[in-house]
Amino acid sequence: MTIAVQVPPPAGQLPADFLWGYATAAYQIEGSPEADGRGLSIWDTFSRDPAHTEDGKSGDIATDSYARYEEDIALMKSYGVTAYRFSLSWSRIIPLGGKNDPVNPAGIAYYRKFMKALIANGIEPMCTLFHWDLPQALQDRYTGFCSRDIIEDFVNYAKVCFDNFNDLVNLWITINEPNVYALMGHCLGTQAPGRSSDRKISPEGDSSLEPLIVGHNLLLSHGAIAKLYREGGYKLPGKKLGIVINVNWGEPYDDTEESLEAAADFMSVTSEWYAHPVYCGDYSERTKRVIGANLPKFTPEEIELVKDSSDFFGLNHYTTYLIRRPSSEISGSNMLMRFMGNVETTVTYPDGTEIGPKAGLSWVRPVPWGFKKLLKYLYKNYGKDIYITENGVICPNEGSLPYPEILEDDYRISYFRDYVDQIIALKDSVPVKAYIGWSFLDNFEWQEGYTARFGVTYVDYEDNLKRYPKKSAIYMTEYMGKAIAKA
Ligand code: GBH
Repeated sequence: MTIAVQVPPPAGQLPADFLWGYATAAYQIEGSPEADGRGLSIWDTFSRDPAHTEDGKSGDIATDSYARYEEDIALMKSYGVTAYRFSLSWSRIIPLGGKNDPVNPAGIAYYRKFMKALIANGIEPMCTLFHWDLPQALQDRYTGFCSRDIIEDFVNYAKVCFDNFNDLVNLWITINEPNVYALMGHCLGTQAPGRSSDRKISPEGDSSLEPLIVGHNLLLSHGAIAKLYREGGYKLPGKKLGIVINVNWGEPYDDTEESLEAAADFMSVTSEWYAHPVYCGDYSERTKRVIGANLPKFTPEEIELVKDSSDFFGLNHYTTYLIRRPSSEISGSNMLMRFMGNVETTVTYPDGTEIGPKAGLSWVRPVPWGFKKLLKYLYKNYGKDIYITENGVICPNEGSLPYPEILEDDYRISYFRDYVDQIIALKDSVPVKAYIGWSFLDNFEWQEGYTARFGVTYVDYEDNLKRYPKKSAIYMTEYMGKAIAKA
């Protein structure tokens, strides 16, 4: 099937070295959970309980990309991308995860073969060490990131990766969205390892404390890995390592002082919680005040370790919310609201208009102007080059439309185009170096199972996982091809 696309000229030019491509994560696409000696991860355990996903399905098969990597890379090449952001499965490389556990040569050989194939096709590997699929053995041994024991094991895993892949990787990402891993996995319990104070959800957990401890240990791990990378001789010219933080923009609901403060608290807790220690050292004063006494404390040595540990600002950004104080007192069980700054998010202005058109999932609406404000805010606060490591949306009804209508994803085209245009508009004032869309393929969307399709490539789950480019893939190939200057 050929899809006709009309691509108006881009609003301006991006530099020739601007990186463009798509992202995925190991557990969301690989499948083959037992291939080549892979160990179990917490996402195997979590998603094999049908109660944990929307369609009752796990990532056991996913898009079968572990086996089909050659086909996937060929398709990506046809899209004209210059980079691919993927993650490594820790339990393929060290099946039991820990520093005294054996390394798995077959897992290493696989990823080397895969990265070499990317490079042979002119695609720059952008490699994430940890996109949530912790080896189950470490969760069992000491409760994973709830324990400080994780730090040495994570550093050891990173060292094995640097020793084996650094010649092929110029762009390393330590952790994907520490805030989301901490909160979804240890406050709400809707993602692995599924811990929460709510005993209907989990037999163990403490939603008010564990996310803070997990967040702290993620930051300390990141700092220790960055130190190893820099002092261990891995940071060669042209190579970079950073962390990726998920930040939405919070716009005050109205112009009352109360809403302005609420929005400041929201931005503080949702982004500064991680960004401030990494770029400035220590938690910010506002974060300390908003979260309160339960927030762990860094020693002076730890502040030095974590400070300035990321070579760039890795940003996953999806949407914008209107922020106000909650109408009623926050109850003890609604801890998530506290971790968002004691605020309430809404998408409806006081006059009843909505912030953006409804998408295929309730939490994501296109609000390109919010992205623009966020880019300015992050550059002003942290002064770092920004790499957009995820950005994407689901079209309304995309979960239920049949093939081939489902390929006509004009809603996604507008979203991508409007978001890229913000980067172009700011090109002389905010240094954005990469734009990586989520996602290359429809895939296992965590707690949504296969019901939520974020891909620019349609995957037919009923017919041998065949891949079909959506209209957005074709559009973006032409749009970005024109927007990025020729070298
Ligand atoms: C990213 O997180 C992830 O990095 C990626 O793996 C994922 O596939 C992609 O988003 C698309 O979701 O269900 O109302 O509780 C983005 C941040 C935080 C957005 C958790 C969804 C759950 C909202 N995500 N959030 S809700």
